[in-house]
Amino acid sequence: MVTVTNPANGEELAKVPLSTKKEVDEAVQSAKQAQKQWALIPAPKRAEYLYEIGYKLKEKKEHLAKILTKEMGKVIEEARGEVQEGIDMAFYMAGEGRRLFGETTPSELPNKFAMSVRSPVGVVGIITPWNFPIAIATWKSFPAIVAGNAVVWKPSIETPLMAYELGKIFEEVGLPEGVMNIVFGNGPTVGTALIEHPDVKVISFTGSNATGSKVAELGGRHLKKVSLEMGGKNAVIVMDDADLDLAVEGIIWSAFGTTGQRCTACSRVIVHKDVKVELEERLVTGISELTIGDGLDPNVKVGPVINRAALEKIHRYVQIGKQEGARLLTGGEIITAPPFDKGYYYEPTIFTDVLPHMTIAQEEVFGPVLSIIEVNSLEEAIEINNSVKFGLSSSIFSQDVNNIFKAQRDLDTGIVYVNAGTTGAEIHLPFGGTKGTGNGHRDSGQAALDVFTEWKSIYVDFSGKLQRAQIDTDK
Ligand code: UN1
Repeated sequence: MVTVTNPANGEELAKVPLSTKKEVDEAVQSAKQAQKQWALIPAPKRAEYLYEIGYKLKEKKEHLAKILTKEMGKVIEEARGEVQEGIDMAFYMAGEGRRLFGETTPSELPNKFAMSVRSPVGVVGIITPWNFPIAIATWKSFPAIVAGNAVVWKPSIETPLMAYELGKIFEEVGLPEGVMNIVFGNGPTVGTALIEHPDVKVISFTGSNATGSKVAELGGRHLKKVSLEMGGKNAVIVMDDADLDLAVEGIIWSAFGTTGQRCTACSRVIVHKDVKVELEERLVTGISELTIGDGLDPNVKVGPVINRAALEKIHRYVQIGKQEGARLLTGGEIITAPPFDKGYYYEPTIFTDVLPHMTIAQEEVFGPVLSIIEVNSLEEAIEINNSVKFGLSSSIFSQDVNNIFKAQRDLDTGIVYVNAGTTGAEIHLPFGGTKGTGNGHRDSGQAALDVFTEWKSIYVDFSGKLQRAQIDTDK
């Protein structure tokens, strides 16, 4: 049993039972059973359930957003945005029901037809994090479902209420029993049981780099297809010709929105030396205007972090930053004054004179902590951007078309923004990153279908005789 509490004020929200290994097996068996029938339903018909889910999400948007804010802490406007991301995904993937395109292509032999189609893989396991408990679940489950798979989903133990709410919607639209199954629990027991289960063919995981490599290792041992979406150390580059007002807005939104708890959050600013001081001043002013508090209050811009452990981890990184010689411009403390002491609040924090090799410039903090690094040129900025082990998102603020095109070519991340912060990916484009952020797969967009389907190439010979490919081609 886990107790779910509101990170804004410690209020107890629910008690949730944890699944056992045996229940994981039961969930997989129910998925396996259901999938056989589900795969035979025409994809446009399967898609109709997704349209219904989309409408339900729309109808319940405010209700879900409120629970999301209470359970996870993000401010209400962002919570609404996250539900919207789920709605967008539902309608986008529902559209796939009438596409799911394969290829037809000429055969090298006469009277022979060749095509490729997407086949479902069977039962897929999805493991999702607490920071986007609805959106990421929809990124993974909707393409899986429309492609004809059944799903066993392990949401984060921090956000079971959102999973429960989404589960209710699956039920309300009458999704056939067993197509979508939810198991609650932590990684070492429930997660491991799911990954090791011989009937689970694909694992799609979003979470930390440390857990992701364990998932890959375990999945690899069992020859599973494993799709990983992990951390980021995302940077905004500000050139000397940038629109500084815009850059400040973009940096503050992407560094302190969601209290820095996005994989895509900006945690480094790489700034040209000629505009560094001015940018710092404007950032400090901008931050002083951010209201901190319970995200249900519409004036609040920065909510709590998820739990006590996160608060302490963030504070440890700030101490390391100080010890390594970075200069604290603002913030740097846990907020303890009442009523903040009832929740988990950290001051929006900026370090400057950060050197690229410092721990706070290399490791993912996952909180409201920003590091400013000074550079002399675009080339140096790109090199520093690329010098971290992650590769999720990056951004450049500049008015110079040459800078912009060079940057979008040379930044080594999976997502690049021009004149916008590092967050805000849209669901119809691939989402994911290079290096330590992922293992070559993508969530969202058409790319998500590649995770949840196998290609099947089909050759139909209607010549009535044996025709040998590569051998009988000169006749
Ligand atoms: C995440 O932080 O894991 O691009 C997901 C964004 C959101 C999704 C973030 N659309 O910031």
